[in-house]
Amino acid sequence: MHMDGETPPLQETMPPTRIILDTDPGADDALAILLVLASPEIKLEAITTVHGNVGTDKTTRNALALLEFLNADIPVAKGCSLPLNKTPHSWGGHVHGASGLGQAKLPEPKTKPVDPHAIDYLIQRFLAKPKELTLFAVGPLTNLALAIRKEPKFAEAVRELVIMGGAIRSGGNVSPLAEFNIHEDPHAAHIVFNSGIPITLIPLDVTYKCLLTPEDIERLLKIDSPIPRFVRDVMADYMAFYSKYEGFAGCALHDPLTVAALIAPELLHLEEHYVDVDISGGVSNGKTYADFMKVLKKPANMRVALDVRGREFVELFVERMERLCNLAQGSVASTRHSARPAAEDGGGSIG
Ligand SMILES: [Ca+2]
Repeated sequence: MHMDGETPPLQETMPPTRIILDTDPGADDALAILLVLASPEIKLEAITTVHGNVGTDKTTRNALALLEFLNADIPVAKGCSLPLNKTPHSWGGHVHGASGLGQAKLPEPKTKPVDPHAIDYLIQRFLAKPKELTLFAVGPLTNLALAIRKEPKFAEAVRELVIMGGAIRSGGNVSPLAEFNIHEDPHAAHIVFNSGIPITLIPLDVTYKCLLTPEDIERLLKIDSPIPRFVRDVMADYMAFYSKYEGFAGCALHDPLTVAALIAPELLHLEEHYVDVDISGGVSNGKTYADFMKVLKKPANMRVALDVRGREFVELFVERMERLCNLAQGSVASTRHSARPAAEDGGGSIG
């Protein structure tokens, strides 16, 4: 107890924010999951999977395998395999590797997804405790849109929604104007953006300012733990893609930056705007736009991050990975070792 008037540490005063993560792992999705599990401010209650970087069979397998690798007992519900009204892309393998996890080799998971489809699982979880759970979405928004359409009470049961997606002033990364997550299911994004859920949007405008470098990975690799080696391997194809097509060594921490909304919001410059997505099918299809000049006369529907102290976030990310390694090593002495990656010769798991 703190009887001397000093301010106690955050985690002693604030219960962790309980979240559900909707994701398409995905190399940077994997790093987002690592960062969530490394952060005492957050309690990850469940993962729902969606199509995106690779197909849903693979994103689900990857989520289960990663949780087993980290010895994290967290339910996974498998979600939608196709966008609402768009032909899915067919090129994710050359960014995220054929498996979706780059060069990382995790054993086939022994655990299975829970029975309900992700749409029903999300509805059940959020309606059971309205306004208590926060939702993170770091893939296409198909599951969320269909939950909103299936259960009219779903939107009002979500405490807050943090989305990695969109490009406001930034150019796109899958078309000259559009960002991948939104472009891959723009109709779903339109439904979610106009649902009334309190939204924080983390677009390319900020994620491209958070570049994990080879030097950051070298720093992590000084720790003898399977986790840094996983980080190196899962990002290998991603970094090669950035080097070849974007001309710099390193890669953007797109999905992990959503976590900053909870653990380091002071690093983000957030503005309230009305934001929507173009679904007209032209050259700007899937483009997110903010009505900066309020010409549409619509109330703001989200907070959107337009700037970030990027290097500080990357430093925080690396520190949290070091913390995760220490947590893992602390659990080795008393632990089962069943979740080690097959290619590893040592290490442990997060108990
Ligand atoms: Ca993702």
